[in-house]
Amino acid sequence: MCDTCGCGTPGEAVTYRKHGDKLHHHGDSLLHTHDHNHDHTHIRSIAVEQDILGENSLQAQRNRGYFEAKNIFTVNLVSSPGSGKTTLLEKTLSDLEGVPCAVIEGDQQTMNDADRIAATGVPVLQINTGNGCHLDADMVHTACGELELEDNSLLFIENVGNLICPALFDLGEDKRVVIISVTEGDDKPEKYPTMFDAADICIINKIDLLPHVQFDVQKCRERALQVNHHLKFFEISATSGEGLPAWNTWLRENIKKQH
Ligand SMILES: Nc1nc2c(ncn2[C@@H]2O[C@H](COP(=O)(O)OP(=O)(O)OP(=O)(O)O)[C@@H](O)[C@H]2O)c(=O)[nH]1
Ligand SMILES: [Mg+2]
Repeated sequence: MCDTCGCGTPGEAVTYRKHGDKLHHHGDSLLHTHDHNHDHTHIRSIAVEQDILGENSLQAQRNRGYFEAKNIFTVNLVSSPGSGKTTLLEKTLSDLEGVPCAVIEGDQQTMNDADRIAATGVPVLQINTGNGCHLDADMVHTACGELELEDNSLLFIENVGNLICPALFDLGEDKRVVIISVTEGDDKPEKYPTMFDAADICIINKIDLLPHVQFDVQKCRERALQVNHHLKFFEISATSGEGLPAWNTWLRENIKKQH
């Protein structure tokens, strides 16, 4: 159960599925009501939050050690639902032909994204978080065991579409990449600063739609830099391919640095 953001309810289990697996474990959704007249509840939830984040950090450190030992460069993709994480992955994986890659997909339900990645021929594991709205380090640890990752490879983790909660959970990744698409509005870095603060890279996606929407790229970059002045940007269209060569070069350079 996720008490840090209150998104999980007991009875909704996390499931791990490879492409073609049948769903073995589907949690029943549970209506959960709570009487907010009891003031003890809030004190208790703070303690649980500290425990959960502390435990997550420990597991993230273990994941990091595992990735380092196997020379696996790991990228955690975070964004709101629908900003283009899977589309970007589909394109990137075909552009990186020859580089051994694997993907962990995170969604509340469905195998949709894992099926899309499986079509590229790259090993993929789908994590369905049930009511949970983010991946945590322990889920990634379990998924890595299932995937049997190659040494000297590249692991992409597509987090659950959510611009808030995944920011709190270190997965042990090398780089965190936040994607914002131009249909979401250029004020998002100000409104959701935690996610931009916790990222290394900011991808501005769907630039092919710029003529049709009110989105000031320069303003968006400035707002993001106010939150995190270390951010590096890529402006891309995952569908048309514009801007993707620079992103692929950055990935290849990072893999080289690591190996
Ligand atoms: N015009 C345009 N559409 C895009 C672009 N990238 C993605 N899309 C579209 O945006 C929609 C969502 O893309 P996805 O890749 O599924 O987004 P996602 O972030 O993986 O979504 P979730 O996993 O549900 O959070 C799809 O209809 C894509 O075709 C782009 O660069 N330009
Ligand atoms: Mg997706």
